[in-house]
Amino acid sequence: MDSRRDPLQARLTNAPDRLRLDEWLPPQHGIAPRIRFGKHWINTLWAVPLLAVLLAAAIVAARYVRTLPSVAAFMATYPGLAPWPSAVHSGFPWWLRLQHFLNLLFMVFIIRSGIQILADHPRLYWSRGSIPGREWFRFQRDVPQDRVWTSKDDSVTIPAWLGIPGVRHSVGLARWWHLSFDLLWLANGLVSWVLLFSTDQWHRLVPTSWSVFPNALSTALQYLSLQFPVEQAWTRYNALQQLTYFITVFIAAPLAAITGLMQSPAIANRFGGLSRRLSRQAARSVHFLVMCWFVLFIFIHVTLVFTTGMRRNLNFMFAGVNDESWRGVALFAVAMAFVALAWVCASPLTIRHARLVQRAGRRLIGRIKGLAERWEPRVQYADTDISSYFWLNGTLPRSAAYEALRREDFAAYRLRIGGLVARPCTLSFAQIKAMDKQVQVCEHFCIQGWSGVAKWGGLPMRRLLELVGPLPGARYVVFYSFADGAAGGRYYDVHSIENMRHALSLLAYEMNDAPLTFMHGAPLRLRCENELGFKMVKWIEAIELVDDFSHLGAGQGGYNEDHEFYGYRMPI
Ligand SMILES: Nc1nc2c(c(=O)[nH]1)N[C@H]1C(S)=C(S)[C@@H](COP(=O)(O)O)O[C@H]1N2
Ligand SMILES: [Mo]
Repeated sequence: MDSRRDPLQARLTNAPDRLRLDEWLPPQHGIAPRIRFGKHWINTLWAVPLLAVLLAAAIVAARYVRTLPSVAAFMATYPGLAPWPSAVHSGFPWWLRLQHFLNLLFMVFIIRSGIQILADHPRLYWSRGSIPGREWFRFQRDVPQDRVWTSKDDSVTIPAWLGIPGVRHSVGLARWWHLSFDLLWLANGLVSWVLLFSTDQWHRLVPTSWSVFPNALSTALQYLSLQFPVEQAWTRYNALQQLTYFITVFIAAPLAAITGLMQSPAIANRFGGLSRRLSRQAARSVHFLVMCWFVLFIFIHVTLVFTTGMRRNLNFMFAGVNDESWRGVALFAVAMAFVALAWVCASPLTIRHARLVQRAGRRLIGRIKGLAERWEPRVQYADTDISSYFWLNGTLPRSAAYEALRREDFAAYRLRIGGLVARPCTLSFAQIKAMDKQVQVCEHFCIQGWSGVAKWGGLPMRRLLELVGPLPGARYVVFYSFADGAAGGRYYDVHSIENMRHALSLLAYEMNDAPLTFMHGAPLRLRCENELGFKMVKWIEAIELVDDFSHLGAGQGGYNEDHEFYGYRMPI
């Protein structure tokens, strides 16, 4: 179609290839993280003095109990070093050292971009819905009651040295970093598991005797009493070390992967058995707690590396030698300089070359993510699961034409369906409502992190496609909104025609048994249950079937794809 003649396409706009801070959502600062106890929000910064006092008390207590004869006897029986037979005889081979370094490097980007993603909806919940006031953790104020408060309004700024790219509501770019490095991290982890178990190195990490527990207790007492345990780390770790490494490598890491994937609409809306037990919000909370474990682990791990024989420890993991030379320190310094350089460059690079980050991310993980689109979403909930609060998102329609239609309850509304179809048509609102109606109770997944269950009623997209008859070349379905996007220009989004044939793909005109409200997208909004929320266009004006979308807007497959560097395929 020629865009000069088509007013639908004429109102689409191009988008810059970099993140323009002057046109972006202005910064907004949150509050120090708080945890809720009943009705009270406690500032987590209290944890710092509290932990300091507890640590001091624990040191005093440990030093005291070690003077008791029974404790001394216990520690003589369980000295803390593995009495179990398996020692490692291959030192620290090159692959182990390389994987340790890669793991460290990848974790830096995963944690930083993860915090950025969290800041886009700075609240954590245990229940399925995202009900303000029922969070257990947040770094944002109460939701204002006296004005429209969208989920974008709720996002907060975190500094660029911490988040990637450190700009408010940059979740699209942060996700490319997060998911790309996740893939690298998982690959590195899987290779390391294989190598661990095909050599003798697994003995370092896997306890093979129950005596690991009393020995770990003994080691903990030795650390706490500031009389550090005897180290034999070249061949074996002490019991506490072994236990914490085991938890980190074989429990925390897989848990991070599982709870990450369970936040995806395509996966959660496919595997009901899983998602009924572990809702997206619970998965997001656990995912965050696993991150806290990793951060705590890194902090203690690094502290102990430096306080329990720095040169020897660094020689093990960075030089692979068992001596007191400075080689390990030198190699460690080079490695850290590289990490620091990458750290400093990540945010400015992402802002300046946002489109490049989007393209590179799509190259790396676009196809793998796309595989999840092959699953037909099918999970539905009961009416009793409907969320009492459903966040709003998006930029409202402001055109006079839309206002005129809305004033008369869309009596004069006409949905136009054209493009590569055998029978282009125009349907009135009454005609649409007279066709087959389908009702479904489904969970919505916003890219920002909130979710909510609602009951949607409307016309199945597959019926509409049957009516118009897609031509053989038609591969995509474009939805044009009455509303503009945040940076001006018409909001639109493109879906694969396969996605629109899913049983749960719906042109909704009802929400929770009532007519769809203005805020939620009246007269029509899309439901596509295997994709993230931004792909479900609200206030639909027209639908067009096309063979390609590179000529629309900035060519990325939708408004937020163009302007906020989201991916076109967003089942994960
Ligand atoms: N026209 C239009 N549709 C839109 C948006 C928008 O900004 N404009 N925002 C999307 C996003 S990001 C989400 S999460 C959902 C939110 O739908 P809700 O406001 O009904 O919760 O609408 C989507 N549809
Ligand atoms: Mo969203």
